[in-house]
Formats: sequence, structure tokens, C-alpha cells
Amino acid sequence: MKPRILEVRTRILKENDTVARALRQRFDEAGVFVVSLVSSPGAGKTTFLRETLMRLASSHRVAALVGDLATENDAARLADSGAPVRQIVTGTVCHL
Ligand SMILES: Nc1nc2c(ncn2[C@@H]2O[C@H](COP(=O)(O)OP(=O)(O)OP(=O)(O)O)[C@@H](O)[C@H]2O)c(=O)[nH]1
Ligand SMILES: [Mg+2]
Repeated sequence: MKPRILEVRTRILKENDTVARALRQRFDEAGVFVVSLVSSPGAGKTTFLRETLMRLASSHRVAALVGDLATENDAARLADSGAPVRQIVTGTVCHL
């Protein structure tokens, strides 16, 4: 059978866009600078955050909230930086 190309005219992530727009506005109003850091598992996100906390600690008040399915491993690694760290065990998904 020949492959068919289906045109999808509805943006399936439209709802996400709406929520994201509202969040961006709230962050703007509060003067909060937000970075969304996305990568494949094991790419180095936690290592990067730990290093960032260590480098910013001397000039800024820094802290971390960690959302994790079950373990406190990443929270423990970030706490190594010396910054205050709190763990939220999310149970089903890693999103906060
Ligand atoms: N060689 C090398 N190893 C790195 C680098 N950054 C991270 N690692 C190693 O890669 C492994 C995974 O790093 P993590 O920081 O745990 O990656 P992650 O993206 O937080 O992983 P998940 O939370 O499981 O998605 C660890 O063993 C790190 O020590 C790097 O720049 N170079
Ligand atoms: Mg990690």
C-alpha cells in the first residue's frame, strides 16, 4: 500500500499554547525569567542545574524545587551545590 499524507488542520497542542501564553504573561508581570530546559533522559539536565546553582550562589539567592516520580536522587545531587532544595514526589508524571 502506498503511504498517504494526511493534512492535520487542527493544532493538536492548541490548549497547551493557551496555557503557555497565560503563564508567560504571569511570569512577565512578576518579572520572572523562565527557561524551559528539555532534553532526552540522561542528557545532563541535573548536572547543568547543579553547576548553575553553584555558580550563581555567590551572587544570587538560589534554590531548587525538584519534581520526581519516586526517588530523591536528583534532589540530593542538587543539594550538593549548597543551595536549599525541596523535593516534590509527583507519583505519576515528572511534571510539577
Ligand atoms: N562526559 C560528560 N558527562 C556528563 C555531562 N553532563 C552530564 N554527564 C553525565 O551524564 C549522566 C547523566 O546526567 P544527568 O545530569 O543525570 O542527566 P539528566 O538529563 O538530568 O537525566 P534524567 O533526569 O534521567 O533525564 C551522569 O552520569 C552525568 O555525570 C557532560 O557534560 N560530560
Ligand atoms: Mg535529571
